[in-house]
Amino acid sequence: MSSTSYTIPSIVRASEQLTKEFAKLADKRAILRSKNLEALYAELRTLPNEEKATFGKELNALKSDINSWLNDADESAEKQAPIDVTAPQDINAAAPQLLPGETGTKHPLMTELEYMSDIAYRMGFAIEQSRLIDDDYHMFESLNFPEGHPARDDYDTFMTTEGLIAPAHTSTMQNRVLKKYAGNLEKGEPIAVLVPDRVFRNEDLDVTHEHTFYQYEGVFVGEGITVGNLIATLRTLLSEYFGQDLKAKLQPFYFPFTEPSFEFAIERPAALRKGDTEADMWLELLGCGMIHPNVLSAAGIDPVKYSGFAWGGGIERLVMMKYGIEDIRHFESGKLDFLRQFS
Ligand code: FA5
Repeated sequence: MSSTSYTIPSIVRASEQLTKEFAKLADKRAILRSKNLEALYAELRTLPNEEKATFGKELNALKSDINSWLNDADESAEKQAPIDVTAPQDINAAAPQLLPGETGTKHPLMTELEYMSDIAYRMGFAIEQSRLIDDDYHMFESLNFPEGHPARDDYDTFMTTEGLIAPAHTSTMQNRVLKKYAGNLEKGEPIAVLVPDRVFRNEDLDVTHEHTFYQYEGVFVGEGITVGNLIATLRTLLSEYFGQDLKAKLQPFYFPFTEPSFEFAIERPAALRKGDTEADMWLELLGCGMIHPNVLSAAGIDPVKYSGFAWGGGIERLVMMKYGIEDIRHFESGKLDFLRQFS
């Protein structure tokens, strides 16, 4: 707080008292109605004319000090005010102060998705984004779920009244990436794409089920591609992710868009093993299989000449295993205590 040095004893005393009073006030403007200030104005009125000028000058200086205390208090209150993001922006109000960028950190799911994408990129995969709203054709038709197919019920989707769908898996991008990269096949190169993105399901929520989560979808097509290539690719990707060479196994499964379809399990990294039972040895990580000929045909790719595989895994469950996180709902909870552990 700025303050002038005063010479008139009653102003010196009042200035000291006003300083103390100001520090204690919740409503800082109340200082302008202080008894200490009123007393000085009363004193001014009683003074003989020859003393009024000097007294008035010091009193004005004190008043101007008080105004600058008030300005300082306003500025610091503005800095501390929480930002109400729902409030309409008043053009006369000071723009809200943003939290400094260096106090924020990347969300652990983004860190892991980027890490996974980086590994796939080093393996020759292009990276493509999905979308937040899609249509029946990409969610079902192009993936060999014709109208009325019972497996449509396995995906409890969120739908708009116009029939648009919040994608329930990243497989909605298969048709698009197959079409986009079909030119690779003509050049004798494979199609190799990873789609890491957000998906939505109308789920009953529990420690391993969220309504909004992330998947990483892989699509690989070329000449003479077999289940052997599928196993080798996933084993390489996941061994690199966990930082150790891991065994893999397939179990039969069913998806309309792959034939045959599998559930892919990898050997549980030693650090994450609880016991020695067979069940504890394996981590079931994702769904996968050889891309169904109807899916290749729907994208204009000859299923006689070309074959390929696809997979789709959830990133949350992978990160939960990596860090021993017990409840999937922490990720989207916005709890800073949880997020700061990954800073
Ligand atoms: C699929 O979504 C298929 N699209 C996967 C696929 C792609 C198969 C390509 C063949 C070829 P599934 O519904 O099993 O399959 O989900 C895949 C993974 O998403 C699961 O293994 C799991 O890791 C994750 N997942 C599924 N539901 C949830 C949920 N509610 N919360 C969090 N993760 C989930």
